[in-house]
Amino acid sequence: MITMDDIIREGHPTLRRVAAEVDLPPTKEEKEILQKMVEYLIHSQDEEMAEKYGLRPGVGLAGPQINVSKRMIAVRTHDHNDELIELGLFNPKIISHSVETTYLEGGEGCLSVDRMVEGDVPRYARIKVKATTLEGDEITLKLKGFAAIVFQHEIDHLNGVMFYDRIDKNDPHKKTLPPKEVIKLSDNHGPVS
Ligand code: LHY
Ligand code: NI
Repeated sequence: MITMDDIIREGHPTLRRVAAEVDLPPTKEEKEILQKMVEYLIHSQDEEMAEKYGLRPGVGLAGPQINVSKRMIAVRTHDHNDELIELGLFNPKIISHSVETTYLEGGEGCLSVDRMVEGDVPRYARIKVKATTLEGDEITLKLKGFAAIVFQHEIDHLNGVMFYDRIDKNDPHKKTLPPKEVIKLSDNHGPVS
């Protein structure tokens, strides 16, 4: 099983690389890794397991965080209808987003960052994500609220972007995204298709 010992921390170069697209169908090994990432989230959200193995509770995990530079993310959280979203996804891609932005009250954290970082992280309020599931289905998700923030945080990891990159240095509580041209690089949704 994946534990905190497997999770690399800020300063590790893999967190700054653009992860590679996964060739579909994924290999057995890629599927096993992604399944284990989902399991990490399940375990970490189980108080007993978390305590026993020293797991920091998480709702999302990206491949690069376990030093696998491939476009894979795991998410386990509830959507705006309180439905459980528990997914392992290959090649997730934001195919559209709202103009409206949002941010998580109190800021974001990261399993790869062992410190508090003060500031608001502007995110799109609503996104549509296309991806391939662990089961091999191509799906499109319409997300808003907390779930939308989590997906954007995880997809950022695939592009070598850390949440604090999006905090305005001169105005940490600025709640809007910079103009499109300025964020073009870090906001890329993966290789152009
Ligand atoms: N996991 C964070 C976690 O605590 C994800 C997250 C995202 C938290 C947004 C809060 C806001 O589950 C990760 O750092 N995954 O990359
Ligand atoms: Ni993170």
